[in-house]
Amino acid sequence: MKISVVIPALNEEEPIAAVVRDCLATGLPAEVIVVDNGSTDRTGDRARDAGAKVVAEPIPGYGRACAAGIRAVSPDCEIVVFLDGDGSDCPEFMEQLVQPIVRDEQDFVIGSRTRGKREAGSMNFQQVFAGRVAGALLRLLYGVRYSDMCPFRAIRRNALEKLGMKEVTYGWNLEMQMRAARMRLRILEIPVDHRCRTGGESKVSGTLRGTFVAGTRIIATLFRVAAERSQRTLKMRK
Ligand SMILES: Nc1nc2c(ncn2[C@@H]2O[C@H](COP(=O)(O)OP(=O)(O)OP(=O)(O)O)[C@@H](O)[C@H]2O)c(=O)[nH]1
Ligand SMILES: [Mg+2]
Repeated sequence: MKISVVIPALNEEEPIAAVVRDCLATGLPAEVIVVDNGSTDRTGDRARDAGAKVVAEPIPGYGRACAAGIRAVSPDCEIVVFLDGDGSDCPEFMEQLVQPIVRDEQDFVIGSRTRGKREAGSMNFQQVFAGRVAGALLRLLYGVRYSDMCPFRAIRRNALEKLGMKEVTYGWNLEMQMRAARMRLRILEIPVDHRCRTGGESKVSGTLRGTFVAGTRIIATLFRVAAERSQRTLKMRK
């Protein structure tokens, strides 16, 4: 099956080339798409030199960048893999993510950093805790078990397109998990290893502002998507 990798990136000139090369070295993707979300450094050039197709999304937003990446995948792409551009996800797990989809056993396979081996300092307490809390809430809402909001994931392209993703910033990862569960996709979570970023600076969990902005967006997404569900249920009961 034809696999496309989408990497949202903002000012990742140090780690991005190795991330792209490591993805290509797995021999799995037909293309690696880096979405440069208005970087002020040489992220785009470095990604291109390493063999990625680079698309620009000038309006800031993690989710917006992911959506731009999806629009840029080749028409014959069948599986989309997402991962971060900071070198913290381990592309050697890509095969484990895509194989269950290739074998037609799953539609959505997501990594779990909390269940995998984590390099010391690669995830802080708040990230681990938030992943567990989100997992518990999604289990209550949809009966699906998640233990993380890991950005490293693979999804069947036609299923992804049916999800109707709307989130434009940091709630994107959680929204995909909620919509996939609600659509009753076949979902598998597998432990993946996780490293500290391999260069550059943290935009999210490593800063107070980033943690606050991302945390607020994630909570807002949780309520918004959960509320859609109850509105639908109410309409159906009427
Ligand atoms: N497109 C886009 N990507 C972003 C934005 N903010 C962060 N990213 C990317 O999202 C990924 C996660 O951001 P990080 O800064 O690594 O956040 P983190 O993983 O919580 O923090 P670290 O501990 O430093 O790894 C990286 O690939 C960033 O380049 C954004 O506003 N737009
Ligand atoms: Mg990171």
